[in-house]
Amino acid sequence: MNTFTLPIRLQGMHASPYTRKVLGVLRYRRIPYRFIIGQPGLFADTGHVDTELLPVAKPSLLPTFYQQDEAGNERAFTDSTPILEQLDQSSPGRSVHPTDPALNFINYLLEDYADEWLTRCMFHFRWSHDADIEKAGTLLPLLTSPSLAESMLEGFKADFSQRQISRLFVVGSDKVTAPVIEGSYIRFLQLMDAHLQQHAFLMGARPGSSDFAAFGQLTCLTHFDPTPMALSLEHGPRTYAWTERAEDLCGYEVEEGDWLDSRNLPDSLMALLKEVARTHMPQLLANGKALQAGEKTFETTIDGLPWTQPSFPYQGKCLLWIRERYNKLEGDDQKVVHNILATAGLLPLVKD
Ligand SMILES: N[C@@H](CCC(=O)N[C@@H](CS)C(=O)NCC(=O)O)C(=O)O
Repeated sequence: MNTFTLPIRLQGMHASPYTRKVLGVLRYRRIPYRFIIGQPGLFADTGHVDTELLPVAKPSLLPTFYQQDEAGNERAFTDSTPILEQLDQSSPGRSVHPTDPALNFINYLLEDYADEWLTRCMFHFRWSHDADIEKAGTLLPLLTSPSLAESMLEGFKADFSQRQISRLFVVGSDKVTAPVIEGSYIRFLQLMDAHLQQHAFLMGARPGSSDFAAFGQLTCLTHFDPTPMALSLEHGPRTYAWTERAEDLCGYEVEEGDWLDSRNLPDSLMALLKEVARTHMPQLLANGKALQAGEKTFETTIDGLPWTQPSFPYQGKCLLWIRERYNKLEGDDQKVVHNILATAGLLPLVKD
């Protein structure tokens, strides 16, 4: 296992939901860090950091974390979920992983939903609606370098926007699935708002990694892209306000007893889990089956509409990891989780 030395070094971009997820955690956890703005391997106005000396991870994703090995060589890592778990080893205290194994499983499931489903909402809105394409197309290159010459900006804007729009099918976004994706986002806003009326965070009176995963996607959905931002003001004003506040929770004091009680989860969290069963679960299961059969695409029905997309190996792993974690739960914890999943309609996720 990798261990991190302080300050943690990472590279990412403000418009990247996973970058914002981990920055939110580092601030909340009061872990010192050095944030390098940029896209590994590409030109960026990094603020005088010589990024040529930094290795590029495979696949190269945002955010990228760096460490030096014993020989002094730089090493690059990606994937926010396991990295946040590793940070518990190197920097104890104010963990974003509930101590109760049953609640920790629910936290993991909601983290996966935010990372893998809400990100579809994010990518869909950003690259499907004219106003959103226009804003992201202009600002993403400028977030890489605000001093970019006007003559270069137009070229970057056109190339980058076209590349992203051409990749909408990768997340299953098309004219048929657009109402499914947009409807699921509106329901998420409403369910999150209902939960926030009683609880400060998804995980109770203290935030879990699922909170920061949702926060990361929401920095784009409620605070950057105009179409989902307008929807959040209409359907989820508390979620909008919550996202603003979650950016920096370093002054928020927490105690062990602040986590939710997994033996008595609030109805508002159960309603969110039912939403996971409605959208994220069917595509995880259909994707898993297609991968097992060696099929390059999969078809399923989500919310009564056909859903077709290329099979996605990473999400195949997500399903296996959920199952592995469920199987590792012991005794009463597994029973508690079993009952929660059964009530939410999520049992097929852990049992074939
Ligand atoms: N599972 C990864 C996902 C990271 C990810 O997908 N990052 C996106 C940016 S938000 C990326 O780097 N995509 C590469 C690209 O668009 O070329 C995590 O949790 O960190």
